[in-house]
Amino acid sequence: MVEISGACTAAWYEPPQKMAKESALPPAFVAGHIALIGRPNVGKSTLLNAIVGEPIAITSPQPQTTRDRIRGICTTKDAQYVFVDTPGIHSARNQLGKRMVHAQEAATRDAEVVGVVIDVGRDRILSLRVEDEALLRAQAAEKPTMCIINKVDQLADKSALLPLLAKLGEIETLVAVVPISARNHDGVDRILAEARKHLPESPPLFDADSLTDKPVRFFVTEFVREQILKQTRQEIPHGVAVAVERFDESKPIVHVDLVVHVPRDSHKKIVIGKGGEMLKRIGTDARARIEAMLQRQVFLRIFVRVTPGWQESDALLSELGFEKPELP
Ligand SMILES: Nc1nc2c(ncn2[C@@H]2O[C@H](COP(=O)(O)OP(=O)(O)OP(=O)(O)O)[C@@H](O)[C@H]2O)c(=O)[nH]1
Ligand SMILES: [Mg+2]
Repeated sequence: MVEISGACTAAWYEPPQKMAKESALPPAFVAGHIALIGRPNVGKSTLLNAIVGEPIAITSPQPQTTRDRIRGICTTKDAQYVFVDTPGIHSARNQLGKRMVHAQEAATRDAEVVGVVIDVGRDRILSLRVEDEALLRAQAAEKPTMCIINKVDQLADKSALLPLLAKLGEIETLVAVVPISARNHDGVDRILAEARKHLPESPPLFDADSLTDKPVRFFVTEFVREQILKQTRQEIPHGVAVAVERFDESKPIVHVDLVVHVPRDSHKKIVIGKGGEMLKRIGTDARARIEAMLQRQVFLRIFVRVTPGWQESDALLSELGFEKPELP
């Protein structure tokens, strides 16, 4: 267990409010959902953060960081873009994986526009992967789909993109191909401009100040999971889940108790570290993020619990907020 408290920084979290449908608006206002889908690690969450301008979705160099769909809302004078970050597409190996795949499929189904994100890769591979081409073609047959080529900052010579652009040009059903660098916030405006063409005329779906639809508790658990992913690196790949045990905002200092579920005792030892050092670091960094979000001082306690097979436990997965896929 570790207990951490400290000072506040700037806030970005405002609870979302649904707008009344009948509010008077200029006729040209458009609003709708754009699903960001693609292989793990291509930079979907980094892009969502670049679009909303705040680091709401956790990111990491490890694949399968995102586990649930997260809406990131961007409102301009004539449009409201509700981007939906999704878990990277992979073959599910357990119940958690099945729920992640469900989150991705449901987000894609409910969106008006799809952004399939691919990346130029660490090995600078600039050909179109077979699975990406299949995904692009399948999505484009269903609804307006753009291909977003991320991480172009890794290319010293942008003309290296030309063969990939030519290959993508063969998929005539795509509405746009947009090279970007999510990390450098480069190309985001073009994504908005392309999405706008395909969103329906509609009043805003959320309050103009909202950045996301997720409750504050979600971010509290995610910020702790992010620090575990970052600080333990390869040692604990995807075995952790974080649950809220107590969230008390009634006093000036917000009290939060969290439980980190790990499948094995060896993982518990890694998360706690020698003399509790690792857990203390995780807690300190996560608390800074939580305080920045709440703009309140936070007293955070983290308990690490061995829960074998939590990734297969229907009850715990539902308790953790993962939506259960409907039966076929
Ligand atoms: N060089 C470079 N790296 C990037 C860029 N965008 C994202 N990354 C890095 O790519 C890694 C994965 O980014 P994420 O945003 O977590 O990727 P994701 O697609 O959401 O991954 P999953 O949630 O696992 O599906 C992180 O290390 C990011 O910092 C970019 O534009 N340029
Ligand atoms: Mg992600």
